[in-house]
Amino acid sequence: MPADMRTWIAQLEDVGELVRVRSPVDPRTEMGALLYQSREKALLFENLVGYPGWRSLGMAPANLRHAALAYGTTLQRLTPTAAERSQRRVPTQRVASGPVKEVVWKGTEADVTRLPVHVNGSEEPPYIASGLVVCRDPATGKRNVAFHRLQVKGPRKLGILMVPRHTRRIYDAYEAAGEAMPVAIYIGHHPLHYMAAATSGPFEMDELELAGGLLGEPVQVVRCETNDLEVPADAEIVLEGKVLPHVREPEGPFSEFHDYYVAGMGHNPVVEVDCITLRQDAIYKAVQNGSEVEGCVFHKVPLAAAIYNHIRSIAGHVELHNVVVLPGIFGVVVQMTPRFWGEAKQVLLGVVSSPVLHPKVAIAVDEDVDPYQPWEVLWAVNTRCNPETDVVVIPGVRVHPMDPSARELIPPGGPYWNRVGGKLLIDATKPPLCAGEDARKPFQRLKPMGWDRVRLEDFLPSVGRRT
Ligand SMILES: Cc1cc2nc3c(=O)[nH]c(=O)nc-3n(C[C@H](O)[C@H](O)[C@H](O)COP(=O)(O)O)c2cc1C
Ligand SMILES: [Mn+2]
Repeated sequence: MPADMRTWIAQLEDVGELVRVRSPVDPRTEMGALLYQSREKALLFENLVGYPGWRSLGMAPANLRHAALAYGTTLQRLTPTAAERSQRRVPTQRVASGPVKEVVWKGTEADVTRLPVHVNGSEEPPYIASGLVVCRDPATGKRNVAFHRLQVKGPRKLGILMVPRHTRRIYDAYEAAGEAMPVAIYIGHHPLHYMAAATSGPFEMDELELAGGLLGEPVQVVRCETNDLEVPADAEIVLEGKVLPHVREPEGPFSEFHDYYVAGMGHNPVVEVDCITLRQDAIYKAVQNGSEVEGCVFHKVPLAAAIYNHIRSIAGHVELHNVVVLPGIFGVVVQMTPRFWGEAKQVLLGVVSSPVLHPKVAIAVDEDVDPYQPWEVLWAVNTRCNPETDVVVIPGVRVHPMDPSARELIPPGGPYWNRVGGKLLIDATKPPLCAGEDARKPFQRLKPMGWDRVRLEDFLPSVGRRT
């Protein structure tokens, strides 16, 4: 059976990571808070107030542990695995039909307010936060898939935020020709589709072929009803429509990945919806946004994978073990074994100048520091970093346009939304291999007597924790 949202729900349930919520939950006033709090378990809502018969899945993945499950690996191997798989491509397979065509709503039936769209945060209108936008470059015919927040503005009208990347570039080309950009937006699929859509690669990269590469099987696609685009046959819901040229309307605010609203609000383009296709018993995919919730998981894995691939061959080879993205996602920890003086700084420069725009704070730690534990990273910063020599601030660099701490030189809405600020490198590694054992010895971590054989859980099962 091809991987889809149903196989993912079954996989989560099998390992006790999914909770079915049977009591009534209002997607507009209650679901956001429940999703935001559920950092350990995925939630399948089975009783949605105002939307009889509908179900909705959220916080799936709730964390990096769930993401590792989706990739079929462990937390420790997640970044290297995602980095390796992100190099693979599998061509899509066209099929005549599929579950997403079971129901077709056209004309006035094509009404997005019929979907149980949840409200993420207290200050905002309903947003479809789980829509993967498919479009095609008119010049090259190349397909693109990316996440874009979609504000529900009316039965057939959505606001869309396009940060200047591939979707925006394609839209600019259509708009310059005075034409609307056809789009197909799919909602609800296996999480590796979401990981593929959130991957920033070269313009030529077809994210549906990447999704196939991540999954290890071709994505089966069907043609849309009202345009020539193709969408995954096993999606839960597809919205077909177009982004209108030369139309800008107020859009936002929306809960963003760093727990702020300061993000892209202003005059943004508009999607007109022409048709909705869906499964008979479609499950709506809710993606809660904010810091350290589902939206962040979809950011963190592709970000870490892209940085891992970018820095592993700096100066030929780096003894690279892991890359982990910190809360707020502007910070990145690199776990490595430096061989040369200055090598960690050289690698950190690569972290803040890579295919992804987010990294602002880059920290290097050694192999004996667990990059998944922020207190371990802070321990290394506190004890292995001499700020006189090991901290560098690079001023005047282009940073992520949603970074509220940086200067906004050009506002959102047009093609050049731009913020500029500093980048911070922190080398929290001990002296490198070339410095010799005498230089490294003072930084050797102590181990308590009996550490390798005496376990707390054997003495006090209720207190001990298996590590
Ligand atoms: C949860 C989530 C929400 C996102 N929302 C938006 C958005 O509203 N607008 C946007 O331009 N990018 C958004 N992104 C980022 C893009 O999807 C991502 O950078 C992608 O790689 C862009 O693809 P492209 O370069 O092919 O256009 C979001 C990413 C995630 C994980
Ligand atoms: Mn792309």
